[in-house]
Amino acid sequence: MLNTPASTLRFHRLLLTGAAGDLGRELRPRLKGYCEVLRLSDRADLSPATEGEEVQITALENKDQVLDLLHQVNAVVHLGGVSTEQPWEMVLASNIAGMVNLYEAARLQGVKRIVFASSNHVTGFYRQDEVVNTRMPPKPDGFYGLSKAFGEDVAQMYWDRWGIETVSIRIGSSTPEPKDRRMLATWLSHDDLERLVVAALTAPIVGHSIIYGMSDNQTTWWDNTHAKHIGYRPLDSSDVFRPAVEARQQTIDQHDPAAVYQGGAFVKATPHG
Ligand code: 15L
Repeated sequence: MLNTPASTLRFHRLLLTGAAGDLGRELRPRLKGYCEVLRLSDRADLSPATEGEEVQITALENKDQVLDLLHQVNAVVHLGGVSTEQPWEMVLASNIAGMVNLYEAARLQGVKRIVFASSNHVTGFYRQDEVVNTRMPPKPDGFYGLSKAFGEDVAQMYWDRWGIETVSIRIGSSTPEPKDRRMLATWLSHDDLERLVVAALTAPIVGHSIIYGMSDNQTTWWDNTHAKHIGYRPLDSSDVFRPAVEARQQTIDQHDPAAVYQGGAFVKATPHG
């Protein structure tokens, strides 16, 4: 939790989807500082609402439930859907149909700002010796990355046609600490995640903007030049963990696609998880 809030702005009602997942559980207490009411949704397993919270169990592929979920919401942080490589039917339901249901509900309920948890796996098939910016073409590394590329296109279409603003955050690896050499480049601390989500919620004008979600890591494969208007400044870095990570993983197999491509092990995951 940040000592100093990332913004003094407050929403009346914020919606956090995917609230039962790893990042949802991390953001749940943090986002309460930026709104009067935090509405939380997931398909199951959400702990009961505490003061200032509302819990609404919702399946993203059920458009009536999603329409109800967005009633009287001022802005959305959309983490919901599958977050790893999974069979196509699951990806189709949550990340493809679910994404369209969310934006249709936003249009019908008058919600004007969404922060979309996209993923670095939209560009997972760029090599680790390339630096990618947010205007370069996607190279998804599986069904999951493909669905996130689709999600970014949904966000773009709803901005162009309906004026709904989105920041698509291509999240790197948001874990308590970087676990391996790849994560020295992809790591996003939980405090920086909060800074980034709040910047994306509160930046005055974003249209549809794309930004990579990473901390201030010395090694980086991503260039956020075109996203400076979002006003995100990371304050953490993977570098403090470098000696421990390198001690654990001293050699890299340069013939292993997981070491060559930015998506790491995702480039080898079969469609069935
Ligand atoms: C993601 O998109 C996943 O949701 C997460 O589980 C991590 O594996 C992360 O990417 C990553 O690339 O490390």
